Amino acid sequence: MRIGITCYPTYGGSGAVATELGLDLARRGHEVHFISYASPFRLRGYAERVTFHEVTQTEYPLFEQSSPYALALAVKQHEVAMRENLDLMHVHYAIPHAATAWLAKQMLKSQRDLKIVTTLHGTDITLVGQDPSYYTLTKFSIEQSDRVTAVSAFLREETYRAFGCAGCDVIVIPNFISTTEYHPPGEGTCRRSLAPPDHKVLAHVSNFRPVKRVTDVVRVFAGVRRELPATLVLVGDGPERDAAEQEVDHLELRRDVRFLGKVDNVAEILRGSDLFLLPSETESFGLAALEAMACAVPVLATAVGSRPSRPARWRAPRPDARRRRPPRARVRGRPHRTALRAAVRGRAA
Ligand code: GMT
Repeated sequence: MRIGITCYPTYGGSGAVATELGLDLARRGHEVHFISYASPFRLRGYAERVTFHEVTQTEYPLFEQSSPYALALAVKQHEVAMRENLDLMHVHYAIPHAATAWLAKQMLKSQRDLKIVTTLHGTDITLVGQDPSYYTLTKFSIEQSDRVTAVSAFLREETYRAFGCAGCDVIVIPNFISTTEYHPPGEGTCRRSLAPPDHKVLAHVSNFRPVKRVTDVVRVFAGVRRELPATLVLVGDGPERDAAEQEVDHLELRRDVRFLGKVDNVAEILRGSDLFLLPSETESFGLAALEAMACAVPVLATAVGSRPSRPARWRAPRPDARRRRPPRARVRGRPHRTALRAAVRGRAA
């Protein structure tokens, strides 16, 4: 088949999953065309049967208060679909990708029927899509898609609850990871470069959006740090970075917290960690948690979104780490830790 894929190219689970899916489809003989404003971060180097098409926009004074990216994307999706004779357009994250794909489909209508597959990932349904400024268009473009998938049963139910989407059969296709890339530690890890030898290493990886509650990651770490020598490694960047940095200073943790910013080889860092923290407000899947588990790292997470059905978590009924102290860490012997790591990895595989 000839498949168009549109996703956000920036660091994040939806872009990662879209790219890995596209690369695997190409390995299986399909022709894959990525269409976005930049090359997706996981699309490194040349891959057979894979082409990237950049959406370009023209600056114009009138556009000051509008964002014509969606229109330029629709034009590019239509152009690529026509030129490359695409059979379908697979869009990841509904806003605005499902709507622009629908526009492209309409523009192509007189020639043929371009099928649209929309994969819902998270805040396109739970947060942004429900905002009155996007609600009706999100609902419309989901209903107009030829197939709709969601990354968890939780997200499918939330789609029906919030949007109704009469007539939609939202299919659950859980995210996946490469166990070749995300695997338990072997002989050597980067652990020694992350923290002093007697420290436990706690890690967090995210886009530092408010929903991830990164300042609560710092507060939870402060509780652990009171009990034992530990280092917190924060990977990623985003709007809450400054607030998290301030919290680190406020709690006088600067010596034991490392902000690494955006990093490509996250697996390497995970393999050097003892515990992964993910106290999100909501999480439709939690790809970062799955990546940690595949590296045999236990995950401490809020029991929200899709995660109450998973093990290896700290069940905080509602996210409010300011008032709630994390459960007292009990550090048992090496055999126990080894068994826990094996169990965690087993769940992820
Ligand atoms: O929805 C977002 O805020 C961003 C999105 C992303 O691009 O990473 O995250 C969502 O999709 C991921 C991939 O399917 C999921 O692993 C994340 O759980 C989900 N984020 C939320 O639900 C907050």
